[in-house]
Amino acid sequence: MQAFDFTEEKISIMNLSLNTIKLKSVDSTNNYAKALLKSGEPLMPYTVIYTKEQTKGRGRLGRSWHSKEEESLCMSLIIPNIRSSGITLLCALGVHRALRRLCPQKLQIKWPNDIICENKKLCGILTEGVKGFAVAGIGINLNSTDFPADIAHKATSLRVLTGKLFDGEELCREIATSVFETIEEYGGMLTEDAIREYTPLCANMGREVTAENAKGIATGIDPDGSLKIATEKGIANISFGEVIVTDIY
Ligand code: BT5
Repeated sequence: MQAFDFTEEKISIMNLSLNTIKLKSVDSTNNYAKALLKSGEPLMPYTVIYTKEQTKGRGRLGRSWHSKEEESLCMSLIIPNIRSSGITLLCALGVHRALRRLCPQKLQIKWPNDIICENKKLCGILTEGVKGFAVAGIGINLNSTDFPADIAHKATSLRVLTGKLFDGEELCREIATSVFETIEEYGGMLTEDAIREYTPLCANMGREVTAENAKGIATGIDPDGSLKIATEKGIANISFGEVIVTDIY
């Protein structure tokens, strides 16, 4: 993996020794992380890929992710030994824990893993599996004050919410530490305690939601990370795909 201009930093925060690969520019930090895993290069635990500029950011289901140098944080965590499909929700919990320390407004998680504030999206997470590892790509709007027309109505940033400017590299360390700590704390599993932490933060709960094959009221989270929806025909479990929450986006 020599193709990019990068530096590597090893620092210890709390009990974690974070290994950060810093890139100047890359198409997608998730692509970089996946290529790194496929190359078979030995990796330190708690590895995070950070880039100043991402040129072709990806969302879920083939969608794109908008970012701009100095305005956005784009990073990917490499998480070994995935033990549960609920890992995506644990990542959202870890990001929520870190962001709520910076932002006085109420932050919520839109299942499975958007972080939203005042019904607008502050952060998106894309989790992908490679060779028993998970790559969790995290995109956060930091310093943006305007967005492209197609997302302007549904995007917000830490700057819009707090009036402050944020440093991507510094925040990358905080987010990565928080996510890895959360995963360690719950042993990589969406335990009952993890679900108890996640559920009250989840914007879907008690609201009308529409998934591809189900419409009803979101009532809970199962240990596999799926969203339970009470429909006219009974409980439906949604494991992936888009879930629209009435009155959000
Ligand atoms: C996501 O997908 O929200 C996952 C985004 C993950 C981005 C990170 S950045 C680092 C890493 N490398 C990557 O290539 N990706 C990850 P999804 O739930 O499918 O949402 C995508 C949708 O969010 C788009 O179709 C837009 O409508 C909207 N969107 C795009 N950019 C946005 C932004 N900056 N802020 C708010 N909404 C945005």
